[in-house]
Amino acid sequence: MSSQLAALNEWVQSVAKLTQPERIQWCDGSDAENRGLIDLMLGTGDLIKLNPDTHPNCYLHRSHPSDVARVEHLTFVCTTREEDAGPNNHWMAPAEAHAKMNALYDGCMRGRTMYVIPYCMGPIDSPLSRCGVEITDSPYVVANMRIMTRMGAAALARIEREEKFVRGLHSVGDLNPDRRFIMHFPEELSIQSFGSGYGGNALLGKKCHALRIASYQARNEGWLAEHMLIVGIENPKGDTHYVAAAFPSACGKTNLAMLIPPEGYRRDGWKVWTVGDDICWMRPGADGRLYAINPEAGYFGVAPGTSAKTNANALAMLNQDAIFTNVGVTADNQPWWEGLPDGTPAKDWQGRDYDAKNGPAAHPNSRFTVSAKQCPSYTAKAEDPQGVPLSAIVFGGRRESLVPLVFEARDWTHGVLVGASMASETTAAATGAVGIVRRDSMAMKPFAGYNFADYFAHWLSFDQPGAQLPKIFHVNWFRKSSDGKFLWPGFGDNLRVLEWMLKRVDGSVDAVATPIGNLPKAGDLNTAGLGLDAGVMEELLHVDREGWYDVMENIGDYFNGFGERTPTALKTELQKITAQLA
Ligand code: OXD
Ligand code: MN
Repeated sequence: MSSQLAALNEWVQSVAKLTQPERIQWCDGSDAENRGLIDLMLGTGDLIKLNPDTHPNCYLHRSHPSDVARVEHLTFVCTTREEDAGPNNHWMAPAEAHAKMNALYDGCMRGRTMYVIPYCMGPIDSPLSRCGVEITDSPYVVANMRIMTRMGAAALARIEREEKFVRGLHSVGDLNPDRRFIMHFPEELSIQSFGSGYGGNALLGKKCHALRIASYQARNEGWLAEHMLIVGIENPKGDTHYVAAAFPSACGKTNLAMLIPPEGYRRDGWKVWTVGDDICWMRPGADGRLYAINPEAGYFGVAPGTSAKTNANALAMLNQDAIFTNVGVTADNQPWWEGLPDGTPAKDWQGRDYDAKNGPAAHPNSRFTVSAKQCPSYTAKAEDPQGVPLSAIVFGGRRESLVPLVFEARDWTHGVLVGASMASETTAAATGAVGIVRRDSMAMKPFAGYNFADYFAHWLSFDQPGAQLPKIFHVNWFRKSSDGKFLWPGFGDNLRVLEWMLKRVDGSVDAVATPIGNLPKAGDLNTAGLGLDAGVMEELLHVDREGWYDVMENIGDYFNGFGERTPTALKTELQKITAQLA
């Protein structure tokens, strides 16, 4: 037996001793195993079968009404030294966190099955991939992990060969929000989650492993684990450029990753390929370019707002073999959510007869889980062990005012500043108030597994002689007019903005230099056929110098919050821009 397999067995035994399950099931990821779990959950009511004629092999799960989103206030990074977790994280001393979790885990699986899930984040044969094992008492978690990761026998075989794997322990406990914690021990490569069955808290391969633990691991190993989609844009000549883009949760990453070109572009031969919609691991290749993989194998997307108009690709992949969580259902048992033009909800997400007085039929953070391969814009490049080379990195937020539709960073250091100072209005993906503007550096505020100041320094460190780094851009699809209407059509038309970026990448257009970055020259961004009112583009591309001057001051305060650890290069860059704006 390999030493890793022995270590895994030992850990499984020690967890069983603590949690006292009735039985242990090692998951191999097979169809038969999955069928058995689905049948089990249909029997317990954890899953409800949806209409088999319209949605074969689709199921609905209703979570506990108090367990519907990530819980950032109960999510901790437990490093030995508090300053290593940084002001961007909640911190708990590892010994205290272990004591707390051990008390919660004590006997928590009595009468339950304990599932052992070996998984690989990323293509099974990629050097960029990393493995983990999640132990859970939730069959719903197993069924979702099977879609979201490469789970089972192949992952176990890789674990046997490697030196380390991430250990994740999860129990739904009694779902009491007062006994809910999501703990991360990056120094031990381990995760402990208790009291929630919700995706981001319970599918430990996703946010906990592929972002929080991986970002820490990436820093030590010279790569980056980011909250980014990866999309391939094929131009009419047949060249494909890959772009990674970071947006905070529920700001349209899935829609951008699955973008359908506007009709004129389609006619001209533009195509869009989806590599990933949420997480990107990237590393410099031998040629100095950054190569990216999507560590996930499926999509755990927000359902409301998904329609043929906003994301026809996503809608098409949801007709079969999908798990829905907290959506409503129609009288003939089809899944339903706000934003679908057809159908009427008969039951809401809590299983009550639908009544508008109770709020939306689908929870605003209701989700679908589906294999990436079902997406019509899926590309086999998502399986390439080398990853895809990135031409551009995009940062973006949800901002009603001030922030232009698009601007380009002058160089890597400026781009890191742009990412580090990103801000966005909060959404329903996390428990808490919605619509508050907060700084969300690189969209990683909830997900960086270490001190943001060190993380910014790590980003800066990629600017080495010989590096062929992607160009960095910032976008804002969400600008509103004074009467509250979106100024930019968004969705498929965002390709127009991507086209401008790629022209900047190949040097075929100039730009207007401003203190905040380079903006499109009038006429360089293709708006043909959009019918935008006169003045809209001017407004979308206007740089309000006074407004930005105040923002720079605010960014300075934000950086000061990280004290001496904030990289000098970022502070200098900020001062330079502030001076130009004065
Ligand atoms: C997600 C999130 O689920 O960011 O992707 O919350
Ligand atoms: Mn996300």
